[in-house]
Amino acid sequence: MSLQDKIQSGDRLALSRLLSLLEDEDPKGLDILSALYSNTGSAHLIGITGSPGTGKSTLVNQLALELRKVHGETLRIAIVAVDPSSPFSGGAILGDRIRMRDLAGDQGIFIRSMASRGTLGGLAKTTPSIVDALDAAGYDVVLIETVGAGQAEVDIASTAHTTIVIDAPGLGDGIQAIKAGILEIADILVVNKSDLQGAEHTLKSLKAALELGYPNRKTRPEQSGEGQGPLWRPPVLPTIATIGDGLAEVVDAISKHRDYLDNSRERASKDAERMRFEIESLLRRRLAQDFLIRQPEGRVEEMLQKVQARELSPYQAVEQLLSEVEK
Ligand SMILES: Nc1nc2c(ncn2[C@@H]2O[C@H](COP(=O)(O)OP(=O)(O)O)[C@@H](O)[C@H]2O)c(=O)[nH]1
Ligand SMILES: [Mg+2]
Repeated sequence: MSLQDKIQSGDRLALSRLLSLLEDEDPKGLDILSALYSNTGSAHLIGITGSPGTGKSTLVNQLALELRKVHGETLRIAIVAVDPSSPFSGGAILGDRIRMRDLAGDQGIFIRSMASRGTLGGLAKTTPSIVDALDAAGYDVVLIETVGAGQAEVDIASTAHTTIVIDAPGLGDGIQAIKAGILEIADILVVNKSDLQGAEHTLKSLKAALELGYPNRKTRPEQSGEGQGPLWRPPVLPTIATIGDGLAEVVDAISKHRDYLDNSRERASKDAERMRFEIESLLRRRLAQDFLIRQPEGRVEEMLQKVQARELSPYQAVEQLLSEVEK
């Protein structure tokens, strides 16, 4: 049986093999994904983002358990955890492994950790293809935990159908969230660690911040027109992820958001946004790779040195590299 057939018949090892090929950007993996692509489109993609330590990993695990409790054992769930490759937060990887061990024996839950490899936006550059593969392999829900570097996690909103932003008491309460532009991407806001002091305050300030921004959220221009049905109002929900408290409400909000997407034009426009994002980032990478391959040995280094010596600006260096290729 081919790898593709094995994946379609639910072989987890074959799926892992494909995901590794995709992470390595191996053309073999991309060919298999292309062959499987027509099977994508039924998974509900849920992004979970927020600053490090807010409890994303803990919440993702509890969410998986709660989803199965509500929707039954037939619901197949995949978890993609994008680990920071930074040496400073390397410890998180081990922690995630240990936490995820709780779910490891469950055949209906598939867990994949991937290194972020230094890309910005809270996702690894190959995350979208990994998500596509899991969708094609028949997972009903894909939970994507981002790195959570604090800022610029907007990529997740271009990759997921439902974006959950997690906050916790004592992190600057809402103000920080507004600065990071994170309220604009949230479909559901969670105040985790509600057992800690200040949780009530965090909850209130997030609700207030949300009221201020509503309904002028920049990322939803297509919603502001008339006659397009009601707008989605992101709920703000308290949780204590360590003991699973409040998770039922989060699962309920996810179902409601899913219904909302299905009953409005949002789902189609989110899918279109996701595909555009994927095509554009692939195109950018491909063009850069093709360009660099065609450069004479040492040419890029030479330009770099000129910029370092302030003989050229980075802009001029790029212009010169490009003009030589065009010749
Ligand atoms: N008090 C409290 N601690 C929590 C809660 N949720 C997670 N934690 C703890 O917060 C720390 C960071 O959690 P983790 O899930 O790794 O956060 P992540 O970095 O956002 O993935 C861990 O020590 C968790 O046990 C909670 O609801 N209350
Ligand atoms: Mg984590």
